Amino acid sequence: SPPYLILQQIMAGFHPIRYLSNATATSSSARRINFHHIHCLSTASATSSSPARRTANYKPTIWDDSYIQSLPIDFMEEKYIYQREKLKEEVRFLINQQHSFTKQLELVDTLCQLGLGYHFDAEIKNLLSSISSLTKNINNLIENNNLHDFALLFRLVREHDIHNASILRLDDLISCFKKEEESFNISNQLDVKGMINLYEASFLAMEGEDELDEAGKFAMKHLKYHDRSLLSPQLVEQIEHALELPLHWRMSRLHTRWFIDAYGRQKNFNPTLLEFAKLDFNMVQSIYKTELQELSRWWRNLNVLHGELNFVRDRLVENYLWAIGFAFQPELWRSRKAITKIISLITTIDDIYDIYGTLDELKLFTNSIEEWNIAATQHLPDYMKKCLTALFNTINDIASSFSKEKELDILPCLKRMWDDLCKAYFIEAMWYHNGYTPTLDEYLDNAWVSISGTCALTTAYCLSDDLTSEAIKSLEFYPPIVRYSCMLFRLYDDLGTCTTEIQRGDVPKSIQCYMKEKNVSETTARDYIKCLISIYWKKLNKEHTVSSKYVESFRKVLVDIPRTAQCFYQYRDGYGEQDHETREQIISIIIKPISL
Ligand code: 0FV
Ligand code: MN
Ligand code: MN
Ligand code: MN
Ligand code: MN
Repeated sequence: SPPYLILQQIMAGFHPIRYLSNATATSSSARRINFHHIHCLSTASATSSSPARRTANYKPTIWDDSYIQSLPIDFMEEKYIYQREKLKEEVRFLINQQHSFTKQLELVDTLCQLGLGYHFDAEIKNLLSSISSLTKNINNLIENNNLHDFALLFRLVREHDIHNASILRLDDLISCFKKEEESFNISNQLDVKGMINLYEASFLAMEGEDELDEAGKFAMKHLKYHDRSLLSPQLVEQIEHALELPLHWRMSRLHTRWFIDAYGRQKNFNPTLLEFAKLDFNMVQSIYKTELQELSRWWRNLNVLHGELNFVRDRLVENYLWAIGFAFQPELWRSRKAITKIISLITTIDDIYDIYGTLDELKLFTNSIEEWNIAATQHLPDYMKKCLTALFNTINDIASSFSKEKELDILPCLKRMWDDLCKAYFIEAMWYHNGYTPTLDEYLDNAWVSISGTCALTTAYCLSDDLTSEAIKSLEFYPPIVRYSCMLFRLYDDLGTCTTEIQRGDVPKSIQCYMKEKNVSETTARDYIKCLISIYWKKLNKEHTVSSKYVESFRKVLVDIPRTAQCFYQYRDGYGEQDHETREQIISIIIKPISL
């Protein structure tokens, strides 16, 4: 049947795979592929008609391999390791000293913002847990109406999942805020630092915590319009940075890079902390460079994008930046490397589905992913064979080197994530080729998968150091928290990329679906999507507090996905157009050391 008719059948409710079995089988493929599979086109008919193919005019990479290989690795030497150990012990001593708890809180906050928290995970948890479980401390905050410390403690406790902090009540924080609001109304004196802390804490609000939300809005409004002329330049800088984006939404390495400079401009900074932070940043950066050089060699040798696939986004270094966003700590090298490789392949395949492939070819491709067998791909066009070869080899390698190390078989999980992803891609391709605009709900129901966050999450889960065979068996595809995290990724991506996608020709994205469904303007639709983003953040925050059954490294990725997405898409499609903010971010995090 002509594609047009088949598509009408699909839209009438056929499941994609069932629909595919309706198509005419060619004798060569019917032998190999089972009845339920896709087998409507032979290679000959797919290529002989030479369909009009589109392109996206993506620019080539700005980071060629020879440049990456030429980067000096400056901070791996023995003397730095020794120096860092020394500084670390000094700071550990500082943490364990008996300060007032106000000082202790500020120290923890500073350490975390300097990017040093990961050296003291246990100490920080202990400290926060003991501070927040002492009734005397909490009563002290309430009696003194100390909004500044109360909000700070509240945020830190939530960020670090301190579970025994039940005496730290939201109601008390809110009444503390109400008193502050009253006295502000009388005196017009704003507790600026208190307001900053309240503002930052409000982004950890969970679904249903509307009062915290309202308090945060109050803080935001007053910080925005507060007279800056009487404040120190350091404080003004801090306010502007906070208003631009709250801490909870920021990609942590990027914030760390900013904060190291900002901290050095503060009046009473601690020189030991600053020295430690700079040295550690540079040492971690050296690890990144080494990994990136290895990955860049891998990508060059894999050589998938030359020839017919040259329309695909070539973004290895940007992919590594995503991976740092998801897993910055040095010990997470395994996830970081695998995620970079996987994103490179995701992008290749996404561009094939969105731009280049015909619907008939995409059917075959979707089926081959389910088969996971290179011998069964002969009937595919060459460009697809090449891509599948690279994919199967890479994923099989990742799984087999992990199983050599840990004796655990993660291949079934990895295959499953590709299968789910490509089926979601295929549904979008069908919608596009049929000129169909789904409702927003219908679109999002598929789009939270097609954004591919599930792949990053499954990889992080499977490559965790603490993976057990029970954890593999109990891997859920996909609990609500995974959905929320990926939904945020999708919504941020649509805000940043849909304009060029629609111009080029692509499935209607959330904004277009909503415009059509509600008959509203693009501005209204965008506002609605931003509103959905706040809602999903609150859902994610809530689900995160009850997800302690997952290992820490995986739980972190759940929040780091929307953070990193927000960072790439804040000003534009910072992934497709890599030569603006993204380039600067790569330089500051990966390329350029901090001068000591
Ligand atoms: C989205 O591109 C994007 F950024 C991709 C595929 C790479 C990042 C992937 C991970 C971090 C896992 P695009 O806007 O073309 O995606 P859609 O889904 O809108 O086609
Ligand atoms: Mn921290
Ligand atoms: Mn795309
Ligand atoms: Mn796509
Ligand atoms: Mn997009």
